[in-house]
Amino acid sequence: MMEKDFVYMQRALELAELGRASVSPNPMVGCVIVHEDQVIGEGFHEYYGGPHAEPNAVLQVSNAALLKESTVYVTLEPCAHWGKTPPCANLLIQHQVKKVVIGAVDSNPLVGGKGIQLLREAGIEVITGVLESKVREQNRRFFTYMEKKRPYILLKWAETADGFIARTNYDSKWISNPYSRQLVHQWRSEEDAILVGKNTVIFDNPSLNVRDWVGKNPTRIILASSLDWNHPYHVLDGSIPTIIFNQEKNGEEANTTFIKVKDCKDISDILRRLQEKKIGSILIEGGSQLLHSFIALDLWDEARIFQSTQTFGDGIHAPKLSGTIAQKIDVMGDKLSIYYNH
Ligand code: AOF
Ligand code: ZN
Repeated sequence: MMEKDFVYMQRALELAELGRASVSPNPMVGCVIVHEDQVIGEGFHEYYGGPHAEPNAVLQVSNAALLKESTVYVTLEPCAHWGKTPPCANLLIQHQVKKVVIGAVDSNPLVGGKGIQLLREAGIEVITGVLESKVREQNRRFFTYMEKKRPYILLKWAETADGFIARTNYDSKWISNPYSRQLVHQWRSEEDAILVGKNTVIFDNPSLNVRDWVGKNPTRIILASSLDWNHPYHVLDGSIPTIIFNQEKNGEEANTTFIKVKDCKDISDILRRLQEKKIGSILIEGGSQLLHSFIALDLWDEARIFQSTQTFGDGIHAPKLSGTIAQKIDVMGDKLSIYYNH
């Protein structure tokens, strides 16, 4: 591996990042084509269902004859399957590129190593694993979705300095400060879905939308075995696509899908159904019982916990978890800790 491999792969990672808001549950992928130390084409996967990074980069190359002497840097193994677009490995083979440098192998069972194999069989030199951990970190939602067959799960809660998530009467307003709450709106806009349980709907009546940030609303997911379906809860207002797992009814109403399940506590079953619906990531916003369940089942990937300076003295205890601390941030007095579960 050469020093310049890192430089071009770093550029490919930056390009990939431009797709963050629009490719899920596909991966973010970037591609840089280099001829004699000059970048002659760049591209990235721009939106779900759209062209992949490699054809976008190839399109930028004005003199296609140069491809025969070029190195293609791509953050993810070129695909080998006929999906929404033809296989990217075939495209690179057709152009007889000299060399392909790859960040990470694709975990999609349709690809998983086949892209690399096709390239090598065509006589193209292939190098893998360049900045692999950065690629896997950038696409941790995608890799979890493919390898664990479930959405990437982020837990979020705010607790007091003495470890309570709510008062004894379940009132949890407002533990964290307005800056932290705005950050949560940004986070909502970055995930495919947001999930809460029945108690949160009843006690907090949240809207679960993105108001204090500019971005898309995630799909709302509610786990409520039963509920007064005619009560004007915000989550039942049809303003945003909403999926309600319950034990009483199936059906479609404006923007709202009711899915009857045997047991709302069977979280693995619910996650499987969400994966089938192409939900790549979920922010779990409570309440405490639901957070406890995800932790007890070890079904979480990341936890973002605010600790405020105020104390309640008594109340509902915040969950506890053990993970690797990834970041500690001061949000205007609130202490934000981000954990990874590995
Ligand atoms: C690549 N380059 O830029 C991306 C790849 O549904 P499709 O046809 O868009 O295929 C999606 C799958 O293709 C996705 O799950 C992943 O395995 C791969 N993504 N591959 O060569 C790209 N975005
Ligand atoms: Zn592809």
